[in-house]
Amino acid sequence: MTRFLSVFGLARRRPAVPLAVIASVAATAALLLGLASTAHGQAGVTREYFITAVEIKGSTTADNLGPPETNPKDLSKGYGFNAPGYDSSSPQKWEVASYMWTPAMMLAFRGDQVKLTTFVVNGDEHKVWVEGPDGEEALPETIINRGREYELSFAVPNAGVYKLICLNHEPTMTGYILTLPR
Ligand SMILES: [Cu+2]
Repeated sequence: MTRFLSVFGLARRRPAVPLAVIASVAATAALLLGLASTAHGQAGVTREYFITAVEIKGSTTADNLGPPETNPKDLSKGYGFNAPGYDSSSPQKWEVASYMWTPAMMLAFRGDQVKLTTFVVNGDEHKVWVEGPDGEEALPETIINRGREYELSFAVPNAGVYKLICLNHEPTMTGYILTLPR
């Protein structure tokens, strides 16, 4: 150990105890993350996430706050906007909405198979695909409909960010699978 550390010039400057503590903390963290069995070059595993397609909405009245100068629909196909007047019972009311995945951030390791068990709560239809770190297609276009559960399964052979993209609501309805090297 000392010989190994001396290569880096650490043996004289760094006491052994703190290094042991650091190693212990790192090992504990690896166990907590469930990575211990995959951290030594073993084959990938299937990582399953349960995700849901949702639309959140918010509203106020022009008495409280005027509507935005830029129509949110011009910013993303995933945004919704109903201007004052859309609700005849409350002429000052205006409303915004946004489609999203929850959760939208997931973790995998290179060589894994990712399985997204996907349920659609909002939106009758979403046309989705998965784009790899270099723009490659990891999952071909797939239509998913409200009220159904789907298994979106794909390999992640490269380190980087894989994106679960909804073509109906891009660019904001995007999920991210951060894929780390082992
Ligand atoms: Cu969508």
